[in-house]
Amino acid sequence: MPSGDNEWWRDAVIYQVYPRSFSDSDGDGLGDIPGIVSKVDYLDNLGVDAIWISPFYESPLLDGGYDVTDYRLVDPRLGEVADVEDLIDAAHAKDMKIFMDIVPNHTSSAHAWFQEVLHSEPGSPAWDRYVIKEGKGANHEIPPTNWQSVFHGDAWTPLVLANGEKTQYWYLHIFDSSQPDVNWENQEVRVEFESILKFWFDLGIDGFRIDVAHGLIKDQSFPDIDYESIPEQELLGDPILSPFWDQDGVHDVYRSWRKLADSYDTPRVFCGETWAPSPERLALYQRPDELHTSFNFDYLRAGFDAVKLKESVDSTLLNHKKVGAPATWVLSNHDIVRHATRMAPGQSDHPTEMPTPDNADRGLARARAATLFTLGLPGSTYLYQGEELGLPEVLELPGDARQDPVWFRTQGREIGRDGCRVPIPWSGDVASYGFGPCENSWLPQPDTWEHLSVQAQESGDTTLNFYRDALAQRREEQATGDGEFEWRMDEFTHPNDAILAYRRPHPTNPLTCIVNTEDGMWRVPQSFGTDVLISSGPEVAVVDSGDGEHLVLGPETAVWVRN
Ligand code: TEU
Repeated sequence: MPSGDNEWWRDAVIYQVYPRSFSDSDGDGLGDIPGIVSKVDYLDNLGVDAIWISPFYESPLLDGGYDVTDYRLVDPRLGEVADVEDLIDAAHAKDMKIFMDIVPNHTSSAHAWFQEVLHSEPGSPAWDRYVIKEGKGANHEIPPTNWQSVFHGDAWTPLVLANGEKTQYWYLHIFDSSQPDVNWENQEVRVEFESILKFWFDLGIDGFRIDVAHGLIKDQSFPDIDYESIPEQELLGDPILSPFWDQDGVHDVYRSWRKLADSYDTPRVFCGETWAPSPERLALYQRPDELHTSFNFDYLRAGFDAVKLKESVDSTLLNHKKVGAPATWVLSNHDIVRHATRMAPGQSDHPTEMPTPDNADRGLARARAATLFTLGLPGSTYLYQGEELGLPEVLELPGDARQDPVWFRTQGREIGRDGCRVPIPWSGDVASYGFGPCENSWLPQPDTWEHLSVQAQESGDTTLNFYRDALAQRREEQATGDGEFEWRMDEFTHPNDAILAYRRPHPTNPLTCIVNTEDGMWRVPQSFGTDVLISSGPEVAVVDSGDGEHLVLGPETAVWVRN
């Protein structure tokens, strides 16, 4: 379990706050930093070790704050820098760390640097801070490459100057056209971002999650992509073997950042958002002189499928071991369908595909089982706000409420990510369910959320109490977190591909996790004992079938046993 030492990140449980949707202190319908400060006790009581906050920088909020205009300011709707200092103090007083989110791949088009481009001559030094190229064709009317935006449509937009003058040039935006990609070949860019990191580190921030960490460097030969030949390698709509993802040069950036992080008495920590094409490529980001950790999205794509989960755990542990880095595990975040909905039977295991509202109960049972399975694995775990309440994806948002650029860029063909960003229900029986002092919230909450609020789940056998219990046990148990791990399926008398069991060895207090992914009861072999520490669902029984006691595990249920 984590301690206050410099290695805390090797086995921490880190809770992601999406600030617009967490807690609104002033009633404008947008969550804010003072709102987060007011919930530090709640997070401490939940039992997490650190809080990661998605961007709260000054921003037009066209992509939820991942479009930054000033990296040293807080958006006035969300608070001010002094509020961040209060938050750091409040968290540190509870021995919790604070992570921010840095967005180095692109700025907002409203950022002073891009505005300087629009107000200067082609080829001026300001232009070199972004990826700007001449168009093809007789009149430069064809984009420089055929690259497609992650949010759909061309990844290039013609550059029109502030005075309305058209140019022969196009600027690159791997995401929305309001998010021009920064040119990491430019030295000034590198100096500026390190200075931004230093600004927040000096304020007391413990670390950064790095947005699109695998995307900074572009293949300077700017080749077209053969989209036809790579559909099966697509990940979330992006070809993962592409001239703008996972280029070798990106590692130089992180070697330099690591030096900065290590220069502090309490070294600062990084976690990369790295959609790498394979666990082998992912591990490269975590070499000892680079990032401390990276998100392990391969695991997130395994769904509630024992065979895929096993494969992902095996390859993750193997590849992380090679570089001496701890694994990270995550099941939900602000970009993907919430796992209580995604894991329901019959859903696509594609993390952003539109789900159907069927089988919600089984979705939640599976999600809880997956969570318990995850919390026992070696390494650190990320939780996404609201998963501890068992919140489902909200599917029925009206079109005019939606704000995700994906929704706009596909003219509504894809619903986008708003469904996992609906503000948290804290209390009461009418919207905004304690999210703020008023009834309004930037995305409407379903009118069925009364029973899902924190207040409603304070007592009894609720998902919130299940998370509290699991996190408390993870903290107390000596075998959890970083350390040894071994599968135990070879002890099954009747092999079954739908059951996984692993042990976290310890001389006196070993812990075993067993998960039954099937829709039926499963008789646990006697060698696993009957000493249940925690269960994800109600159906766990100790039975004596005449040959001694053994456990029987209910459908889609996980347990931890002392064994
Ligand atoms: O997401 C980056 C990313 O890799 C996307 O492909 C992501 O999977 C996509 O949102 C799915 O549709 C990060 C942030 O997490 C996301 O919220 C931002 O919109 C994006 O970067 C741009 O900054």
